[in-house]
Amino acid sequence: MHIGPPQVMGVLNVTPDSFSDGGRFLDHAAAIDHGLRLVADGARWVDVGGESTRPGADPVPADEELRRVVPVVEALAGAGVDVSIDTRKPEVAEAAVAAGARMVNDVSAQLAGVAAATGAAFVAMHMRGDPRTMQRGPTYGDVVTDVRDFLVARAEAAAAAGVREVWIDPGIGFGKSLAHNLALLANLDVLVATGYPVLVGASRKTMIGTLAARADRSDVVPPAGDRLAGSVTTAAWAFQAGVAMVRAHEVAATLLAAEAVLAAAGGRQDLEESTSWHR
Ligand code: HH2
Repeated sequence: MHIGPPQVMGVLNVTPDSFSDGGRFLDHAAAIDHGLRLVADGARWVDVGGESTRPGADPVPADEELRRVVPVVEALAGAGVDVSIDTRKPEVAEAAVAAGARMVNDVSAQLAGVAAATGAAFVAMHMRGDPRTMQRGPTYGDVVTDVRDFLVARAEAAAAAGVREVWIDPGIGFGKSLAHNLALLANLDVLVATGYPVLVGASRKTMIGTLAARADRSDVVPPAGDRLAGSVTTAAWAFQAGVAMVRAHEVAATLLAAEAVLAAAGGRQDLEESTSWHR
């Protein structure tokens, strides 16, 4: 089990079309303000992305992605924020690191070379196919083993290439049915047992909307911005399974849920002692 403090990577999409916050932070000043807010709320990292990878999304040309993210990365890093760059393009990762980003979060798990060359940390995420096609009937032998084996192979290659800090992420919603996502969440210990720190991003995703519709028996899927309860509950579940970091939109609520579940799990002796007089 991961016994360090729970870490949250705050989501900052500088895009017009992200499923969760598209259009809200396309303006650089609004994006920088929101990044600072995420840190004030307790984010360990701010994950800046300039290309939506939601199912069906079209790719964004590199010059447009650069125009979106580089000034935001520069401003946040300049303010002392630990910035992660969420990209699949080597030129964007390189420019972002030059502008001060210290982690390359790569949903295609291909950019270990950039991380190795620049000294940045690296997140290898699992995705089946690419965003345009990934939700068209994904199939696996055993999804947990397939994802674990893929991630370990990518992580080992990254470490061998000289990356100093390698994270793995099962890629919730990236080429996965609801059953695949739930199997991965039920077996996070298999990923934790690899020894690589694990990152999980389920915040506001379709699976959370589907479960919300099921829970209130309405069959109405709430909009992405209205999926807080399922998002923080899933984050808490991930933390108690030993996941080191969760990628989330609502940072303060996610950290609160993490504190509660880790205290209840007995993982926070310090907290227990200081509050032992509570009824
Ligand atoms: N999910 C998204 C984007 N990047 N990176 C990691 N490591 N793990 C994830 O689960 C993950 C990710 C998709 O979410 P979001 O950025 O909110 O939306 P969009 O892709 O539409 O911009």
